[in-house]
Amino acid sequence: MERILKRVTDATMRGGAAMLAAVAILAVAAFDASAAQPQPWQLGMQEHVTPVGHKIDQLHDILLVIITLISLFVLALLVYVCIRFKRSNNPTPSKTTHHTWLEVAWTGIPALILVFIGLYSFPLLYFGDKAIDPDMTVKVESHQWYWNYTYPDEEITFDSYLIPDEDIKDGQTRLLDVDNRLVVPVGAKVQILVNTYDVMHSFFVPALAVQVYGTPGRINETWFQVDKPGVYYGQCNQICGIDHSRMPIVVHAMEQAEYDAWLVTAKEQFAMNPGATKVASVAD
Ligand SMILES: [Cu+2]
Repeated sequence: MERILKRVTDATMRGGAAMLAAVAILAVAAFDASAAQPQPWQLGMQEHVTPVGHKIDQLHDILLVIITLISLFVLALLVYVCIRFKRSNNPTPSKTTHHTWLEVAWTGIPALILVFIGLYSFPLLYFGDKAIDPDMTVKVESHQWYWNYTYPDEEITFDSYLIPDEDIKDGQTRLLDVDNRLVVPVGAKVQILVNTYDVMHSFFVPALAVQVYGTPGRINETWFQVDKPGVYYGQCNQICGIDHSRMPIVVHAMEQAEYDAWLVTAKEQFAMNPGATKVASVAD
């Protein structure tokens, strides 16, 4: 008996150690998620780095508590009903078909729960909807199958293509890295205007808590204000044709000075319609 007990205790200890190791691996994975791309065995969301993202985290935490309580309550009811009203415990079933107050309660209480959730979710919807007093604007145009980014105030525009597998260098991520990244300064409120050149696409960057459809004939708006320098990966997440999986989004948030330096080279490299500028200067 003692030997069996010891074996069981040993097995439990081993199980516990394995569990701890698993938790440690998951914790490391969660920490790595600040690299802002999906991680193997990742649980939960990527770390958010924008005001909208932080509010989404809060809403998520509230919802997690609510759904856990509801699930436990329903489970408890089911277990109670299964035991209390099984045939041996309840040979003559009640013929009750209506119970006014019970029906008022099971309609009213869930409605109140939804109103409570709405107190958090509706303001969040409006908060993420439009940039109030943005510091800069980027027009995002989706194409089959690449992105075009335009900074109207800086008069630059450029395409952003996936780096093919054969050209991937060390430190780049296959199927996620692009030739030209969308560069923004940390702390700036960036208004994003999304439209499409052809079919529907979707501008989706999880760490920035941004997902907007590019819809033909419409300009959709969103915004973000990145609070941490880094490289944030996203993908088109509206099925848009054969190369849907080959139009990733890379947002590089850098400090203002670094961004200003980038802007200088970008203006040389990506000037909007440079011919027109030259003609204008000749006319002066
Ligand atoms: Cu697409």
